[in-house]
Amino acid sequence: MTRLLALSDIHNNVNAVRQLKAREGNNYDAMIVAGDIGSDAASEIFEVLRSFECPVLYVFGNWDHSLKYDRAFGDRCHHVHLAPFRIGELSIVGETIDGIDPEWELLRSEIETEDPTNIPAVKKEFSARQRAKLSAIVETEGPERTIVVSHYRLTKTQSFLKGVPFFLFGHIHRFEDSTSRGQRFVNVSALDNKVMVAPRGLKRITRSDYRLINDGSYVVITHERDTGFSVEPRRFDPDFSNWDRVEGIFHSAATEVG
Ligand SMILES: [Mn+2]
Repeated sequence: MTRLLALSDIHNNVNAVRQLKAREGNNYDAMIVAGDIGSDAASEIFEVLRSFECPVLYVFGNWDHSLKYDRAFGDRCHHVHLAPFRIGELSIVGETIDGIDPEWELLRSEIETEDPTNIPAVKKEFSARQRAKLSAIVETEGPERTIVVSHYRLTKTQSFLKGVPFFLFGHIHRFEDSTSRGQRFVNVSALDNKVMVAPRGLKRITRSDYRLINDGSYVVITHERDTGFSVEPRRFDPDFSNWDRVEGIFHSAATEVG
């Protein structure tokens, strides 16, 4: 049996990753991160992710534009964008959003100098090429044993990733587990989900009363040769019994509790 811990949308929230570690320990064969790690806190986040003592397989998302595509985060951490990684019988391969692909960055700066109006057309062509590369990798790995990870949910997978049984993604902060024509799509949802609260029953709340509690979620995936994939969403589900939720305003600088 292969056990995978899949998460996404960390948004620089190092504390959320520490909480995850405290909840889950070192019980997994691999961690899968579907992007939006956060450019500012990436080193600290990967430091905690490495402490799970298993391979950390990741792609970037729209929060990760200032991270270098080939930046190293330690031996255990692998950027799986167009670079498959084998875990037991499975092969995990990623697709980082194309804006971060170093090839595209190079191409875009060339076109910007020559003729910026050309960008959409060239980008379309580039995306098609990238899909073809992913498609070729999946063919080589064996589609039936491949998990494809991206930040945004991929489309047209029946045409260019036929036979791939399992897709993981994030970005939309809502767990989802749906199957379409034999392909299963799991939104692993957001690890970072800060809720603003104030002590329960206060008559008059001032700014200094506000606190943040993280109610993040993630997914535990197990795979067995005979039974295939099973998906279990898990949620921090913190204790709100001493707190009232504050709706309509959000102070990101409030102190985090829990
Ligand atoms: Mn995102």
